[in-house]
Amino acid sequence: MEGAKAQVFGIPVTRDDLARLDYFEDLRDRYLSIEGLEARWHSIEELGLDDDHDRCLRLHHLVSLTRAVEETLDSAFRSGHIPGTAFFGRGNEAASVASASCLRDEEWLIPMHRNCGSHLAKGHPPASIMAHFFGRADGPSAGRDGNFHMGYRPKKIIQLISHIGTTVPIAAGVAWAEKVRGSGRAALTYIGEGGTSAGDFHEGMNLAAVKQLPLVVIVDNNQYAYKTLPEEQFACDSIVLKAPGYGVPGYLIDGTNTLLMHKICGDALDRARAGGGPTLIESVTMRTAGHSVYDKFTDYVDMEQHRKWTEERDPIKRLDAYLLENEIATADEIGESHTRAREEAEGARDEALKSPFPDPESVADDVYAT
Ligand SMILES: Cc1ncc(C[n+]2csc(CCOP(=O)(O)OP(=O)(O)O)c2C)c(N)n1
Repeated sequence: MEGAKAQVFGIPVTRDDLARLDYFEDLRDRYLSIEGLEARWHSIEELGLDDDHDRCLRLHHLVSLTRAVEETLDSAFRSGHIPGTAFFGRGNEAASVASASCLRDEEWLIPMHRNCGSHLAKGHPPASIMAHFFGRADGPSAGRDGNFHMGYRPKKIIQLISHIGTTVPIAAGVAWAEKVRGSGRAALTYIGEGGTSAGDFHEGMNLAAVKQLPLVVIVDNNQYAYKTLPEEQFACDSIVLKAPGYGVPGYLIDGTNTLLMHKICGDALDRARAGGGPTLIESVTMRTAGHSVYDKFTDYVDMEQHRKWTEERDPIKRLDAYLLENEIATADEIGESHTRAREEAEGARDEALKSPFPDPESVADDVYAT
């Protein structure tokens, strides 16, 4: 029947609405929450986002620094300084920074290959990140990894094992340890929308839900898993619809909105610390660069989609405009934050390039125990 309303997990839908969500349009001004089988759209405007000058400028600086670090790494790759490859989070800088900056120092971050911003927000120094990519002795793997399998022990950042799914059970294990200790500490991890098709994602989510672990899982739905599109990856309208299957609260949000992610993830972590169990947040962004530095994405990405997301949903442009329009920061403060970010990234590159390559004699160190 034309125009008839049906219910999908409590969301009133017409027949036309049953088509896959248009992430660009549907998440302009609203976000979706699912609690039990009750799904509700909410207006972002009514949420009450943070407007504290110092906190907002701190987030702005970290988002800008993330882009500056990745752009500096990109040109370093082209100058031959990166012996392996590099993956960047262009388009998800806001989601990474805004979520990880909700963690306390003593809590755990288990990032993925697009979460340079999460590393920076948790306190991993840019020069150490650069030294990692340059394969230098002062990097966190002491030159053993030329990719993004990078952690940073002093700040409780655990490195990823594979890009595909394996972090979620590890994050669940970390959260379980904190629960057993009764520490009130939480953990935060990420996975790509492609990675949710892997079995490990299911095992980790299920364990976290059954044991009510203090874990927040962010699905970075950047709409491309290398060349695979969401419609070839999952058959439901949106990944957030899997949350009620696990029995956990779910949120579907625009991941290019820094202050929105900061609020939703901050609340989810508070719930986790208070014993309320895990949350699944689907953060929609678009990967507006290649899968890795080697990838010519213009061969397969819809360039009209790319134009819309870079012009209207670039996280940095959006944050600049939001802080200005809401009179949270001045144009001078925003400009100064960008300049400082570029100087910091370039200074970190110069420092990392001074670090030596590892001594070949050390190749077996930390590999075998006798
Ligand atoms: C087990 C395994 N299979 C394949 C790969 C190669 N690979 C790395 S990332 C990736 C795509 C991942 O897509 P998604 O999870 O959506 O994350 P995105 O890269 O888009 O952020 C692939 C196929 C891998 N690293 N490990």
